[in-house]
Amino acid sequence: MPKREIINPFNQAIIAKLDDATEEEARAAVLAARAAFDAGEWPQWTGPRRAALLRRVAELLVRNKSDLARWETVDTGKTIVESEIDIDDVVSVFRYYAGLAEQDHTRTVDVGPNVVSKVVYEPVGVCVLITPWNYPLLQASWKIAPALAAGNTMVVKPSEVTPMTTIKLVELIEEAGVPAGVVNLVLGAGPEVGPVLTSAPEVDLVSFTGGLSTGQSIMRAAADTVKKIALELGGKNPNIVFADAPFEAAVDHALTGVFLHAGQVCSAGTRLIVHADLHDEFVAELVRRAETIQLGNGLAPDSRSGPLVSAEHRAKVERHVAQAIVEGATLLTGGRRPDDPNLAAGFFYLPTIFDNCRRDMSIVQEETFGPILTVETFTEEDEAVALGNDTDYGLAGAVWTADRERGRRVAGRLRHGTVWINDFGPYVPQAEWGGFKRSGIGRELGPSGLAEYQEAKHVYENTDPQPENWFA
Ligand code: TXE
Repeated sequence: MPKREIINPFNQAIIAKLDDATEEEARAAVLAARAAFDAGEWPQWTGPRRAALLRRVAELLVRNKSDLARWETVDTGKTIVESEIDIDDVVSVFRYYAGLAEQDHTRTVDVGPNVVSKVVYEPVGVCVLITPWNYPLLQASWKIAPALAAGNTMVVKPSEVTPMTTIKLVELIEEAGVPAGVVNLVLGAGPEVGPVLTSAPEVDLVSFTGGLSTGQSIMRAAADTVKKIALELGGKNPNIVFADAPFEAAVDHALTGVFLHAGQVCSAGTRLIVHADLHDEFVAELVRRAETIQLGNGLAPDSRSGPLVSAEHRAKVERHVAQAIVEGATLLTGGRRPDDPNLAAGFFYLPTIFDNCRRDMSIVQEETFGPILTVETFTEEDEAVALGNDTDYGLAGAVWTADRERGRRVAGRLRHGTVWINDFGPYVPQAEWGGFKRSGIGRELGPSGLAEYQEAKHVYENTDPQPENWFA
Protein backbone atom coordinates (compact mmCIF):
# COMPACT_ATOMS: atom_id res chain seq x y z
CA MET A 1 0.00 0.00 0.00
CA PRO A 2 1.41 3.48 -0.84
CA LYS A 3 2.15 5.71 2.09
CA ARG A 4 -0.39 8.35 3.10
CA GLU A 5 0.94 11.89 2.67
CA ILE A 6 0.10 14.28 5.48
CA ILE A 7 -0.19 17.81 4.13
CA ASN A 8 0.31 21.25 5.66
CA PRO A 9 -2.89 23.03 4.57
CA PHE A 10 -1.05 26.36 4.47
CA ASN A 11 1.16 25.39 1.49
CA GLN A 12 0.44 21.73 0.70
CA ALA A 13 3.95 20.75 1.81
CA ILE A 14 4.20 17.09 2.81
CA ILE A 15 4.93 16.99 6.54
CA ALA A 16 4.93 13.21 6.95
CA LYS A 17 4.36 9.96 5.09
CA LEU A 18 2.57 7.30 7.09
CA ASP A 19 1.35 3.76 6.65
CA ASP A 20 -2.36 3.20 7.04
CA ALA A 21 -3.21 0.19 9.16
CA THR A 22 -4.38 -2.85 7.27
CA GLU A 23 -7.57 -4.61 8.30
CA GLU A 24 -5.45 -7.27 10.01
CA GLU A 25 -3.51 -4.64 11.94
CA ALA A 26 -6.74 -2.98 13.07
CA ARG A 27 -8.06 -6.38 14.23
CA ALA A 28 -4.77 -7.03 16.04
CA ALA A 29 -5.11 -3.70 17.87
CA VAL A 30 -8.59 -4.65 19.08
CA LEU A 31 -7.37 -8.07 20.23
CA ALA A 32 -4.39 -6.51 22.03
CA ALA A 33 -6.74 -4.16 23.90
CA ARG A 34 -9.04 -7.08 24.74
CA ALA A 35 -6.15 -9.18 26.08
CA ALA A 36 -4.79 -6.27 28.12
CA PHE A 37 -8.21 -5.81 29.66
CA ASP A 38 -9.07 -9.46 30.30
CA ALA A 39 -5.68 -10.75 31.38
CA GLY A 40 -3.46 -7.71 31.95
CA GLU A 41 -2.53 -5.89 35.13
CA TRP A 42 -4.05 -2.53 34.13
CA PRO A 43 -7.64 -3.01 35.28
CA GLN A 44 -6.23 -4.03 38.68
CA TRP A 45 -4.31 -0.78 39.14
CA THR A 46 -5.74 1.32 41.96
CA GLY A 47 -7.28 4.69 41.18
CA PRO A 48 -4.39 6.62 42.78
CA ARG A 49 -1.88 4.65 40.69
CA ARG A 50 -3.78 5.45 37.50
CA ALA A 51 -3.96 9.08 38.62
CA ALA A 52 -0.18 9.19 39.00
CA LEU A 53 0.19 7.94 35.43
CA LEU A 54 -2.20 10.63 34.12
CA ARG A 55 -0.18 13.27 35.97
CA ARG A 56 3.03 11.98 34.39
CA VAL A 57 1.38 12.29 30.97
CA ALA A 58 0.45 15.89 31.84
CA GLU A 59 4.06 16.61 32.81
CA LEU A 60 5.37 15.13 29.56
CA LEU A 61 2.88 17.22 27.59
CA VAL A 62 4.11 20.35 29.34
CA ARG A 63 7.71 19.42 28.56
CA ASN A 64 6.89 18.81 24.88
CA LYS A 65 4.51 21.73 24.47
CA SER A 66 6.35 23.73 21.82
CA ASP A 67 7.04 20.66 19.68
CA LEU A 68 3.43 19.50 19.93
CA ALA A 69 2.06 22.97 19.18
CA ARG A 70 4.22 23.24 16.09
CA TRP A 71 3.01 19.87 14.81
CA GLU A 72 -0.61 20.79 15.48
CA THR A 73 -0.19 23.99 13.48
CA VAL A 74 1.49 22.46 10.45
CA ASP A 75 -1.02 19.62 10.47
CA THR A 76 -4.26 21.64 10.90
CA GLY A 77 -3.26 25.13 9.71
CA LYS A 78 -4.44 26.79 12.94
CA THR A 79 -2.34 29.57 14.44
CA ILE A 80 0.44 28.63 16.81
CA VAL A 81 -1.23 30.61 19.61
CA GLU A 82 -4.35 28.47 19.23
CA SER A 83 -2.25 25.30 19.21
CA GLU A 84 -0.51 26.37 22.41
CA ILE A 85 -3.86 27.05 24.07
CA ASP A 86 -5.01 23.60 22.93
CA ILE A 87 -1.98 21.94 24.57
CA ASP A 88 -2.60 23.84 27.82
CA ASP A 89 -6.20 22.63 27.76
CA VAL A 90 -5.08 19.05 27.10
CA VAL A 91 -2.80 19.24 30.15
CA SER A 92 -5.73 20.49 32.27
CA VAL A 93 -7.89 17.61 31.06
CA PHE A 94 -5.31 14.99 32.09
CA ARG A 95 -4.90 16.67 35.48
CA TYR A 96 -8.65 16.94 36.01
CA TYR A 97 -9.22 13.24 35.33
CA ALA A 98 -6.23 12.35 37.50
CA GLY A 99 -8.12 14.09 40.31
CA LEU A 100 -11.28 12.08 39.63
CA ALA A 101 -9.32 8.80 39.35
CA GLU A 102 -7.99 9.36 42.85
CA GLN A 103 -11.43 9.57 44.40
CA ASP A 104 -13.38 6.53 45.56
CA HIS A 105 -16.77 6.86 43.87
CA THR A 106 -18.31 3.86 45.67
CA ARG A 107 -21.83 4.61 46.90
CA THR A 108 -23.26 2.79 49.90
CA VAL A 109 -27.00 2.19 49.83
CA ASP A 110 -28.85 1.90 53.12
CA VAL A 111 -31.02 -1.19 52.61
CA GLY A 112 -31.61 -2.11 56.23
CA PRO A 113 -30.13 -4.57 58.75
CA ASN A 114 -27.92 -7.48 57.70
CA VAL A 115 -27.21 -6.07 54.27
CA VAL A 116 -24.18 -4.29 52.91
CA SER A 117 -25.18 -2.77 49.60
CA LYS A 118 -22.64 -0.91 47.51
CA VAL A 119 -22.58 0.56 44.03
CA VAL A 120 -19.10 0.41 42.55
CA TYR A 121 -17.90 1.88 39.26
CA GLU A 122 -15.87 -0.35 37.00
CA PRO A 123 -14.32 0.18 33.58
CA VAL A 124 -16.50 -0.62 30.56
CA GLY A 125 -13.72 -2.66 28.90
CA VAL A 126 -12.31 -2.09 25.44
CA CYS A 127 -13.05 1.38 24.03
CA VAL A 128 -12.65 2.55 20.45
CA LEU A 129 -11.95 6.29 20.34
CA ILE A 130 -12.38 8.00 16.97
CA THR A 131 -11.45 11.65 16.59
CA PRO A 132 -11.75 14.41 13.94
CA TRP A 133 -9.29 16.83 12.36
CA ASN A 134 -10.22 20.21 13.79
CA TYR A 135 -8.93 19.79 17.37
CA PRO A 136 -6.92 16.58 16.99
CA LEU A 137 -5.05 16.51 20.28
CA LEU A 138 -7.78 18.17 22.33
CA GLN A 139 -10.49 15.76 21.15
CA ALA A 140 -8.19 12.79 21.75
CA SER A 141 -7.55 13.95 25.32
CA TRP A 142 -11.26 14.35 26.09
CA LYS A 143 -11.61 10.63 25.36
CA ILE A 144 -8.26 9.09 26.33
CA ALA A 145 -7.88 10.79 29.74
CA PRO A 146 -11.26 9.68 31.20
CA ALA A 147 -11.01 6.25 29.53
CA LEU A 148 -7.65 5.71 31.26
CA ALA A 149 -8.87 7.22 34.53
CA ALA A 150 -11.68 4.67 34.59
CA GLY A 151 -9.31 1.74 33.88
CA ASN A 152 -10.28 0.85 30.31
CA THR A 153 -8.08 -0.35 27.47
CA MET A 154 -8.47 1.31 24.10
CA VAL A 155 -7.90 1.63 20.39
CA VAL A 156 -7.36 5.23 19.27
CA LYS A 157 -8.17 6.16 15.65
CA PRO A 158 -7.26 9.77 14.83
CA SER A 159 -8.39 11.51 11.66
CA GLU A 160 -6.30 10.46 8.67
CA VAL A 161 -6.08 14.17 7.79
CA THR A 162 -4.36 15.27 11.03
CA PRO A 163 -2.87 12.31 12.92
CA MET A 164 0.49 13.78 13.99
CA THR A 165 -0.11 14.96 17.55
CA THR A 166 -2.16 11.89 18.46
CA ILE A 167 0.76 9.71 17.39
CA LYS A 168 2.96 11.76 19.70
CA LEU A 169 0.47 11.66 22.56
CA VAL A 170 0.37 7.86 22.43
CA GLU A 171 4.18 7.83 22.56
CA LEU A 172 4.10 10.08 25.64
CA ILE A 173 1.52 7.86 27.35
CA GLU A 174 3.84 4.89 26.75
CA GLU A 175 6.77 6.91 28.10
CA ALA A 176 4.69 7.64 31.20
CA GLY A 177 4.53 3.89 31.86
CA VAL A 178 1.16 2.60 30.70
CA PRO A 179 1.28 -1.23 30.40
CA ALA A 180 1.53 -2.76 26.92
CA GLY A 181 -1.75 -3.25 25.09
CA VAL A 182 -3.67 -0.59 27.05
CA VAL A 183 -3.45 2.18 24.41
CA ASN A 184 -3.31 1.01 20.79
CA LEU A 185 -3.06 3.35 17.83
CA VAL A 186 -4.69 2.64 14.48
CA LEU A 187 -4.05 5.00 11.57
CA GLY A 188 -5.97 5.12 8.34
CA ALA A 189 -9.07 6.22 6.47
CA GLY A 190 -12.27 6.01 8.49
CA PRO A 191 -14.37 4.18 5.92
CA GLU A 192 -11.67 1.50 5.61
CA VAL A 193 -10.38 0.75 9.12
CA GLY A 194 -13.34 2.30 10.97
CA PRO A 195 -15.89 -0.49 10.51
CA VAL A 196 -13.30 -3.10 11.58
CA LEU A 197 -13.18 -1.30 14.92
CA THR A 198 -16.80 -0.25 15.37
CA SER A 199 -18.28 -3.67 14.59
CA ALA A 200 -15.72 -5.83 16.42
CA PRO A 201 -17.43 -8.06 18.99
CA GLU A 202 -14.46 -7.61 21.36
CA VAL A 203 -15.18 -3.86 21.65
CA ASP A 204 -17.49 -2.64 24.42
CA LEU A 205 -17.75 1.07 23.69
CA VAL A 206 -17.27 3.47 20.78
CA SER A 207 -16.76 7.17 21.39
CA PHE A 208 -16.79 9.28 18.25
CA THR A 209 -16.49 12.97 17.42
CA GLY A 210 -17.10 13.99 13.83
CA GLY A 211 -19.79 14.57 11.26
CA LEU A 212 -23.46 13.64 11.59
CA SER A 213 -23.63 11.09 8.78
CA THR A 214 -20.46 9.29 9.92
CA GLY A 215 -21.91 9.21 13.45
CA GLN A 216 -25.08 7.63 12.12
CA SER A 217 -23.12 4.92 10.28
CA ILE A 218 -21.04 4.24 13.40
CA MET A 219 -24.22 3.79 15.43
CA ARG A 220 -25.46 1.26 12.88
CA ALA A 221 -22.13 -0.60 12.91
CA ALA A 222 -22.20 -0.76 16.72
CA ALA A 223 -25.82 -1.90 16.92
CA ASP A 224 -25.37 -5.61 16.20
CA THR A 225 -23.25 -6.14 19.29
CA VAL A 226 -25.06 -3.45 21.35
CA LYS A 227 -21.98 -1.45 22.17
CA LYS A 228 -22.17 1.57 24.37
CA ILE A 229 -21.92 4.64 22.26
CA ALA A 230 -20.95 8.27 22.78
CA LEU A 231 -21.25 10.74 19.91
CA GLU A 232 -20.42 14.42 19.40
CA LEU A 233 -21.68 15.39 15.98
CA GLY A 234 -21.23 19.12 15.61
CA GLY A 235 -23.75 21.92 15.63
CA LYS A 236 -25.40 24.89 14.00
CA ASN A 237 -25.08 27.26 16.88
CA PRO A 238 -27.18 30.38 17.43
CA ASN A 239 -25.70 33.60 18.79
CA ILE A 240 -28.66 35.72 19.92
CA VAL A 241 -27.99 39.43 20.38
CA PHE A 242 -30.62 41.69 21.97
CA ALA A 243 -30.67 45.44 21.33
CA ASP A 244 -29.36 46.18 24.85
CA ALA A 245 -26.30 43.92 24.46
CA PRO A 246 -22.88 45.36 25.38
CA PHE A 247 -22.01 46.39 21.83
CA GLU A 248 -18.22 46.15 21.74
CA ALA A 249 -18.05 42.80 23.53
CA ALA A 250 -20.89 41.32 21.51
CA VAL A 251 -19.32 42.31 18.18
CA ASP A 252 -15.94 41.04 19.27
CA HIS A 253 -17.24 37.65 20.44
CA ALA A 254 -19.52 37.28 17.42
CA LEU A 255 -16.41 37.58 15.23
CA THR A 256 -14.25 35.14 17.19
CA GLY A 257 -17.24 32.87 17.70
CA VAL A 258 -17.56 32.25 13.98
CA PHE A 259 -14.16 33.01 12.44
CA LEU A 260 -11.77 31.41 14.94
CA HIS A 261 -9.93 28.48 13.30
CA ALA A 262 -11.68 29.46 10.03
CA GLY A 263 -15.00 28.36 11.51
CA GLN A 264 -13.88 24.74 11.86
CA VAL A 265 -15.23 24.51 15.39
CA CYS A 266 -18.18 22.33 16.37
CA SER A 267 -19.51 25.10 18.62
CA ALA A 268 -18.87 27.95 16.15
CA GLY A 269 -21.45 30.74 16.37
CA THR A 270 -22.50 30.50 12.75
CA ARG A 271 -26.03 31.86 13.16
CA LEU A 272 -26.20 35.46 14.26
CA ILE A 273 -29.76 36.20 15.41
CA VAL A 274 -29.81 39.92 16.07
CA HIS A 275 -32.57 42.29 17.21
CA ALA A 276 -33.94 44.34 14.31
CA ASP A 277 -33.16 47.66 16.09
CA LEU A 278 -29.47 46.75 16.38
CA HIS A 279 -29.10 44.94 13.08
CA ASP A 280 -27.70 47.67 10.80
CA GLU A 281 -25.07 49.04 13.16
CA PHE A 282 -24.03 45.60 14.42
CA VAL A 283 -23.72 43.96 11.02
CA ALA A 284 -21.87 46.93 9.52
CA GLU A 285 -19.28 46.70 12.28
CA LEU A 286 -18.95 42.93 11.83
CA VAL A 287 -18.33 43.36 8.10
CA ARG A 288 -15.79 46.11 8.71
CA ARG A 289 -13.85 43.96 11.17
CA ALA A 290 -14.18 40.69 9.24
CA GLU A 291 -12.44 42.38 6.33
CA THR A 292 -9.42 43.16 8.51
CA ILE A 293 -8.80 39.57 9.70
CA GLN A 294 -5.24 38.67 8.82
CA LEU A 295 -5.13 35.28 7.11
CA GLY A 296 -1.78 33.53 6.85
CA ASN A 297 0.66 30.86 7.88
CA GLY A 298 -0.28 29.58 11.32
CA LEU A 299 3.40 29.71 12.28
CA ALA A 300 3.67 33.44 11.49
CA PRO A 301 3.08 35.60 14.56
CA ASP A 302 0.85 38.14 12.76
CA SER A 303 -1.61 35.57 11.35
CA ARG A 304 -4.98 35.64 13.06
CA SER A 305 -6.53 32.79 11.10
CA GLY A 306 -5.21 29.95 8.98
CA PRO A 307 -6.57 28.01 6.01
CA LEU A 308 -9.27 25.37 5.87
CA VAL A 309 -7.97 21.89 6.54
CA SER A 310 -8.10 20.37 3.06
CA ALA A 311 -9.07 20.89 -0.57
CA GLU A 312 -12.09 18.60 -0.07
CA HIS A 313 -13.27 20.61 2.89
CA ARG A 314 -12.90 23.92 1.05
CA ALA A 315 -14.91 22.45 -1.82
CA LYS A 316 -17.73 21.69 0.66
CA VAL A 317 -17.63 25.28 1.97
CA GLU A 318 -17.76 26.60 -1.60
CA ARG A 319 -20.76 24.40 -2.42
CA HIS A 320 -22.61 25.73 0.63
CA VAL A 321 -21.85 29.34 -0.30
CA ALA A 322 -23.04 28.84 -3.89
CA GLN A 323 -26.27 27.27 -2.62
CA ALA A 324 -26.84 30.17 -0.19
CA ILE A 325 -26.67 32.60 -3.10
CA VAL A 326 -29.11 30.48 -5.12
CA GLU A 327 -31.48 30.47 -2.14
CA GLY A 328 -31.41 34.27 -1.94
CA ALA A 329 -29.05 35.14 0.94
CA THR A 330 -27.36 38.55 0.54
CA LEU A 331 -23.56 38.31 0.39
CA LEU A 332 -22.05 41.22 2.35
CA THR A 333 -18.40 40.21 2.32
CA GLY A 334 -16.17 37.27 1.40
CA GLY A 335 -17.78 34.47 -0.54
CA ARG A 336 -14.53 33.58 -2.31
CA ARG A 337 -10.87 32.70 -1.94
CA PRO A 338 -8.45 35.54 -1.08
CA ASP A 339 -6.55 37.28 -3.90
CA ASP A 340 -3.21 37.39 -2.03
CA PRO A 341 -0.74 35.29 -4.10
CA ASN A 342 1.10 34.37 -0.87
CA LEU A 343 -1.96 32.39 0.16
CA ALA A 344 -2.58 30.72 -3.20
CA ALA A 345 -1.01 27.38 -2.26
CA GLY A 346 -3.14 27.08 0.88
CA PHE A 347 -6.80 26.13 1.28
CA PHE A 348 -7.82 29.64 2.31
CA TYR A 349 -11.30 31.09 2.24
CA LEU A 350 -12.30 34.65 3.12
CA PRO A 351 -14.43 35.37 6.20
CA THR A 352 -17.93 35.51 4.74
CA ILE A 353 -21.13 37.16 5.97
CA PHE A 354 -24.61 36.57 4.56
CA ASP A 355 -27.51 38.86 5.47
CA ASN A 356 -31.28 38.39 5.00
CA CYS A 357 -31.05 34.73 5.91
CA ARG A 358 -34.14 32.66 6.62
CA ARG A 359 -34.48 29.59 8.79
CA ASP A 360 -35.44 27.41 5.81
CA MET A 361 -32.18 28.09 3.92
CA SER A 362 -29.66 25.27 3.80
CA ILE A 363 -26.87 27.68 4.81
CA VAL A 364 -28.81 28.25 8.06
CA GLN A 365 -29.56 24.58 8.70
CA GLU A 366 -26.59 22.53 7.48
CA GLU A 367 -23.20 22.48 9.16
CA THR A 368 -20.73 24.20 6.82
CA PHE A 369 -17.77 24.15 9.21
CA GLY A 370 -16.17 27.14 7.53
CA PRO A 371 -15.82 30.92 8.03
CA ILE A 372 -19.44 31.65 7.14
CA LEU A 373 -21.79 33.78 9.24
CA THR A 374 -25.52 33.97 8.50
CA VAL A 375 -27.61 36.86 9.84
CA GLU A 376 -31.27 36.57 10.86
CA THR A 377 -33.28 39.22 12.69
CA PHE A 378 -35.99 39.15 15.36
CA THR A 379 -38.13 41.59 17.29
CA GLU A 380 -39.64 39.52 20.15
CA GLU A 381 -37.93 37.33 22.74
CA ASP A 382 -40.12 34.33 21.86
CA GLU A 383 -39.12 34.68 18.24
CA ALA A 384 -35.41 34.72 19.16
CA VAL A 385 -35.83 31.54 21.21
CA ALA A 386 -37.80 29.83 18.44
CA LEU A 387 -35.11 30.72 15.89
CA GLY A 388 -32.34 29.59 18.22
CA ASN A 389 -34.02 26.22 18.67
CA ASP A 390 -34.95 25.80 15.02
CA THR A 391 -32.17 23.38 14.18
CA ASP A 392 -31.74 19.61 14.21
CA TYR A 393 -28.56 20.19 16.19
CA GLY A 394 -28.23 21.28 19.81
CA LEU A 395 -24.61 21.73 20.78
CA ALA A 396 -24.13 25.32 21.91
CA GLY A 397 -25.61 28.79 21.80
CA ALA A 398 -25.29 32.23 23.30
CA VAL A 399 -27.49 35.11 24.38
CA TRP A 400 -26.33 38.72 24.74
CA THR A 401 -28.33 41.21 26.80
CA ALA A 402 -27.87 43.73 29.60
CA ASP A 403 -31.00 42.31 31.25
CA ARG A 404 -29.76 39.46 33.46
CA GLU A 405 -33.25 38.10 34.03
CA ARG A 406 -33.80 37.86 30.32
CA GLY A 407 -30.39 36.30 29.74
CA ARG A 408 -31.13 33.51 32.19
CA ARG A 409 -34.67 33.08 30.91
CA VAL A 410 -33.52 32.65 27.32
CA ALA A 411 -30.64 30.38 28.38
CA GLY A 412 -33.18 28.19 30.15
CA ARG A 413 -35.26 27.84 26.99
CA LEU A 414 -32.46 27.09 24.53
CA ARG A 415 -32.21 23.38 23.66
CA HIS A 416 -28.41 23.24 23.47
CA GLY A 417 -25.81 21.42 25.59
CA THR A 418 -23.87 24.60 26.42
CA VAL A 419 -25.34 28.10 26.66
CA TRP A 420 -23.24 31.20 27.19
CA ILE A 421 -24.72 34.42 28.57
CA ASN A 422 -22.75 37.48 27.42
CA ASP A 423 -19.85 35.34 26.25
CA PHE A 424 -19.04 32.94 23.47
CA GLY A 425 -16.87 29.85 23.49
CA PRO A 426 -15.43 29.11 26.92
CA TYR A 427 -15.47 25.57 28.25
CA VAL A 428 -13.73 24.03 31.26
CA PRO A 429 -12.74 20.43 32.00
CA GLN A 430 -14.97 20.42 35.08
CA ALA A 431 -18.18 21.09 33.14
CA GLU A 432 -19.94 18.74 30.76
CA TRP A 433 -19.74 19.23 26.98
CA GLY A 434 -22.09 17.61 24.49
CA GLY A 435 -25.22 17.94 22.48
CA PHE A 436 -28.98 17.82 22.61
CA LYS A 437 -30.83 16.39 19.61
CA ARG A 438 -28.66 15.35 16.65
CA SER A 439 -25.55 16.92 18.12
CA GLY A 440 -24.97 13.63 19.83
CA ILE A 441 -25.36 11.19 22.66
CA GLY A 442 -23.63 11.43 26.02
CA ARG A 443 -21.25 13.99 27.46
CA GLU A 444 -17.53 14.60 27.50
CA LEU A 445 -15.66 16.47 30.26
CA GLY A 446 -16.92 16.84 33.82
CA PRO A 447 -17.95 13.87 35.98
CA SER A 448 -20.28 12.63 33.19
CA GLY A 449 -17.25 12.43 30.89
CA LEU A 450 -15.82 9.84 33.28
CA ALA A 451 -19.16 8.06 33.76
CA GLU A 452 -19.28 7.39 29.97
CA TYR A 453 -16.36 5.02 30.51
CA GLN A 454 -17.73 3.27 33.60
CA GLU A 455 -20.22 0.53 34.36
CA ALA A 456 -22.13 0.80 37.63
CA LYS A 457 -22.18 -2.50 39.50
CA HIS A 458 -24.43 -3.12 42.48
CA VAL A 459 -22.88 -5.49 45.03
CA TYR A 460 -25.49 -6.68 47.52
CA GLU A 461 -24.14 -8.64 50.46
CA ASN A 462 -26.38 -10.47 52.87
CA THR A 463 -24.51 -10.74 56.19
CA ASP A 464 -27.07 -13.07 57.80
CA PRO A 465 -28.41 -15.45 55.14
CA GLN A 466 -31.68 -17.23 56.02
CA PRO A 467 -34.05 -19.43 53.94
CA GLU A 468 -36.84 -17.48 52.25
CA ASN A 469 -39.23 -20.45 52.06
CA TRP A 470 -40.97 -18.98 49.00
CA PHE A 471 -41.32 -22.49 47.55
CA ALA A 472 -41.56 -24.20 50.87
O1 TXE B 1 -15.54 13.86 9.23
P1 TXE B 1 -15.85 12.38 9.65
P2 TXE B 1 -15.17 14.53 7.84
C1 TXE B 1 -18.27 17.79 10.45
C2 TXE B 1 -18.06 18.96 9.52
C3 TXE B 1 -17.39 18.32 8.36
C4 TXE B 1 -18.08 16.99 8.31
C5 TXE B 1 -17.36 15.89 7.58
O2 TXE B 1 -19.30 19.48 9.13
O3 TXE B 1 -17.55 19.03 7.17
O4 TXE B 1 -18.20 16.62 9.67
O5 TXE B 1 -16.00 15.86 7.99
C6 TXE B 1 -13.51 8.68 11.00
N1 TXE B 1 -16.22 4.32 10.70
N2 TXE B 1 -17.27 17.71 11.51
O6 TXE B 1 -15.68 13.74 6.70
O7 TXE B 1 -16.07 11.47 8.51
C7 TXE B 1 -12.53 9.56 10.28
O8 TXE B 1 -11.45 8.80 9.79
C8 TXE B 1 -15.41 4.75 11.66
C9 TXE B 1 -17.74 18.02 12.82
O9 TXE B 1 -13.75 14.85 7.86
O10 TXE B 1 -16.92 12.49 10.66
C10 TXE B 1 -12.15 10.53 11.36
O11 TXE B 1 -11.21 9.93 12.23
N3 TXE B 1 -14.75 5.93 11.61
C11 TXE B 1 -16.77 17.60 13.85
C12 TXE B 1 -13.46 10.73 12.10
O12 TXE B 1 -14.26 9.59 11.77
C13 TXE B 1 -14.93 6.70 10.52
C14 TXE B 1 -15.35 17.76 13.57
C15 TXE B 1 -14.23 11.99 11.71
O13 TXE B 1 -14.46 11.98 10.34
C16 TXE B 1 -15.78 6.31 9.48
C17 TXE B 1 -15.02 17.42 12.20
C18 TXE B 1 -16.44 5.06 9.60
N4 TXE B 1 -17.27 4.60 8.67
C19 TXE B 1 -15.98 17.43 11.22
N5 TXE B 1 -15.77 7.27 8.53
C20 TXE B 1 -17.15 17.94 15.26
N6 TXE B 1 -18.20 17.32 15.79
O14 TXE B 1 -16.49 18.71 15.90
C21 TXE B 1 -14.95 8.25 8.97
N7 TXE B 1 -14.43 7.91 10.17
